[in-house]
Formats: sequence, C-alpha cells, structure tokens
Amino acid sequence: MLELYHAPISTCSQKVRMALCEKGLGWQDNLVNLQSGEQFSPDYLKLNPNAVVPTLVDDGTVLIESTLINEYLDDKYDAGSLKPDGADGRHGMRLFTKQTDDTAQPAIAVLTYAIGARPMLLAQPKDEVMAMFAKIPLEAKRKARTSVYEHGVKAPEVAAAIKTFIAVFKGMEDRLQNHTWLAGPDLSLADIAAMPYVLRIDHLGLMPLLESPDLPLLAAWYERIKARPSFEEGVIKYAPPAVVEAFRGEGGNVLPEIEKLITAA
Ligand SMILES: N[C@@H](CCC(=O)N[C@@H](CS)C(=O)NCC(=O)O)C(=O)O
Repeated sequence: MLELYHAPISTCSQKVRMALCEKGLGWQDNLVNLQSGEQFSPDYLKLNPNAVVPTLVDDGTVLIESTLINEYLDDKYDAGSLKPDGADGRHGMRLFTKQTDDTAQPAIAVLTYAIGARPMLLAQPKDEVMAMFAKIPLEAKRKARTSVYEHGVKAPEVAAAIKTFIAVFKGMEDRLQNHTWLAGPDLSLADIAAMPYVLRIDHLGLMPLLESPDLPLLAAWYERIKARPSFEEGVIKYAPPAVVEAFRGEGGNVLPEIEKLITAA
C-alpha cells in the first residue's frame, strides 16, 4: 500500500501526486499541516529528517525527496513509463529535474513565503513564528525564511528568485524548441517536475513572468499540461480555492514591485 505524507498546495507534493495519477496508482493521504509546524513533530522527523513534505511509504519502505520518489515510482510500477527512451533522453530529463531541484525549489519557497504566506504569518504572534523558523534544519533556508518574513518582497532573496524564474522559464522555452515536452516527444518526469513552479507563479498572480512574448512555447506547454486528467486529479482537487484566491490577491498587491524587479533583472 502507498501512503503519502503531503500538503495540499505544496509544490513538491503536487509533483508526486501528479506522477501517482499518471501511473494510475492509488494512495492513502496523510496530510501534514505546514502552517502549524507538523513537519517538525518527532514522529514526522523519524520519517523525513529534513522536516519537509512529501514522504512516501511503500509497504513500510520510507522514501523522501520528491524527484527521487517520482523516479522510484516510475522504476517500480510498470504502467506508462514517465522516462524518455534512451540514455541521452534520460540524461536530459534528469539534468532538468536536478536543475529545478537546485534552483526553482528554493526560489519558489522564497516567493511563496514573501507574498502568499507572509500575511498569515504576520497575523500570528512573532515569537511563535520565530520559534517555528528556528526548527528549520538548513541554515540557508532558515535565513531566507526569516528575511522574507521580515522584509516581504523587499528582501534581497526575492530579487534573486525573480532572476531564477526568468532563467528557468527561458530554459524551458529553449527545450520546447526541440520537442513537444521538456525531455522528448512524450510527457516525462521533467514536465511533472516543472508543472508546480509554473502553477505557483500563476497562483501568485505573477503573470508578467509567464506571459512574456518571448515564451510562446511555454504558454502552450502550460495549457497542455493543465489539460491532463492527472492535473485535475492530483493537483487542482487538492488546492483550496480560498488559499489560491488569497495568494492571487497578495500577488496583485505587490505586482508593481515585482514588475520593477523583472525589469531590473
Ligand atoms: N527537496 C525536497 C524539498 C521539499 C520541500 O521543500 N517541501 C516543502 C513544501 S514544497 C516543505 O515541506 N516546506 C516546509 C518547510 O519548509 O517548513 C523535495 O523535493 O522533496
């Protein structure tokens, strides 16, 4: 039996849920409330010492790291391969998933906390918020989280995150010059890895990053991936409309400042 510890709108959880749906696999939901800090509970830390979601438990085997979980699912379960044929295609796919893990994931966390989550955190007692941040195991992440909580979109990490997404989206556009999907003619784990970042930028209302006339293939790719049944089933079904609406509203409030950062990037 597959048990997934995840959070409804977490990008890494969306990635694994979409892969599970593409593979036609069912799973049991174990929701982890990231806002209240359930990721730091001693029981959860035994499963995932990094204090993050998702974690997959497959018949007692504990798996962490969303990219590696998706590779595991594709290796273990036959139906519908999510990897390109051939060593070079697979290298291309893994280069993309590695690069997005290294760059897009920390950058999306910065934008999400600076824009979407910050108002909710500011409404909580500061000492409680700081006590929660103090539990984040990685120093760089702890510092970035504190900086965007304190300074919002004026934090230097936000300007860096905008630059990161300009580069990530340009890289996707370049890949799409060669084939319909990011790593070949068929949808692969590369597309599933990219989807949550594009969606989050959309949910945060940062459309100038996506709707550039220089990114026509990315726009068409986004429409194609949204049309997959796995997108509805694994992603949209879990996204609370009130949270998405709140994210868009907060994004709208800071859009003029974000546009300045895009111009300066
Ligand atoms: N490299 C990890 C990153 C996981 C990650 O950062 N998850 C976020 C949600 S997308 C999380 O749990 N954040 C909670 C926190 O940072 O406190 C993976 O791909 O699984």
